[in-house]
Amino acid sequence: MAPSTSIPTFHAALATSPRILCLLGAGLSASSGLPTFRGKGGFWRNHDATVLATPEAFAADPGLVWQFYAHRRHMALNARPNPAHYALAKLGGKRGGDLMVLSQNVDGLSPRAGQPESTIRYLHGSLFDVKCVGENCGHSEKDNFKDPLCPALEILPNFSVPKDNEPRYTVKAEDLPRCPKCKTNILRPGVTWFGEALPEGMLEDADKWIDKGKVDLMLLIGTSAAVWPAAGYIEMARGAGARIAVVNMVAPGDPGRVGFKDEDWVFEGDAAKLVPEMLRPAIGEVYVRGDSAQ
Ligand code: BJW
Repeated sequence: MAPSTSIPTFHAALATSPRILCLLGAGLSASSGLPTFRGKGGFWRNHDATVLATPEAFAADPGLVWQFYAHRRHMALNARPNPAHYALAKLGGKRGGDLMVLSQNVDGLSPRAGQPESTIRYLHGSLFDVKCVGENCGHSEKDNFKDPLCPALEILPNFSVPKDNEPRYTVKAEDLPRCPKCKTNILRPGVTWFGEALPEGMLEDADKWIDKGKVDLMLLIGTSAAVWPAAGYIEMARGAGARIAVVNMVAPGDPGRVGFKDEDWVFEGDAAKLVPEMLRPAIGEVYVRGDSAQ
């Protein structure tokens, strides 16, 4: 089956599609200068990002993993939402409860673009949440934007491109941020690593939204749809009647193992350019000026 590449037919469908589900991935923020996980951008120093984003890597070398996250916190704080973030935020303002955005991104750019909280769920947590590693302590902090989080995690000018591709310095466990509650354990990033349960309530909210009725459209924006349970929502949306529109730099042969239908769409290119264009009839133009948009 061959999906369409026609924006006008997508616009026609958008006008008659009340309930929209979106799955966002790292490609959404690529134009904001943040690297993706897989493919070319998926390495930090000489480490595979998908290996660093694991409890095993943190247990083996918390200093290294914290440096990875300190670097990403710094980059995300210095990045700006792009027109696609703003377009989705505007759609949230217009559609309210008829829109459900499931974001796999942890960079904070969707909230900074003004995405209404009720329209988005952050399946993989946030770079700006931190929590105690101790299972019994329970301490957690939301929206901790301190940069650097502690002196040992300061970003040095040569941090991102070391000539020999090896760490210039290592951070000892005793210099890592400590839990202010139990004062014993170190803190860890409040993100979801492989093998960990997603933040409480996320899947329940997403499931409840789907169970409310027909899903008219599902937009897959800048994601490889390789990670579960996030990717499982594609099949659920299909089961609830959704037509699928993929926005990706590289069009996949199959969106999340459900196969394309003639009634679906594939838009190949940069999400920052395509998403505002796709949503224009519903939200109008997106004008980005500095740190805000209209
Ligand atoms: C552009 C672009 C531009 C570029 N414009 N496009 C079946 C069911 C359930 C679970 C599993 C299952 N099978 C296996 C699992 C286990 C596992 C899993 O999915 N493994 C896979 C490898 C198969 N899942 C888990 O472990 C999850 N937890 C779990 O299942 O728990 C069970 C449990 C229950 C109860 C108790 C205990 C346990 C957790 C998954 C967590 C994923 N975490 C990460 C790291 C987050 C923190 C961090 O950011 O550091 O999430 S991994 C990484 O992948 C990150 C991303 O959110 C996620 C998805 O990646 P994404 O966003 O799609 O990025 P890329 O790089 O893959 O793709 C970017 C795309 O953009 C590309 O296609 C580009 O072409 C495109 N692009 N520029 C448009 N300008």
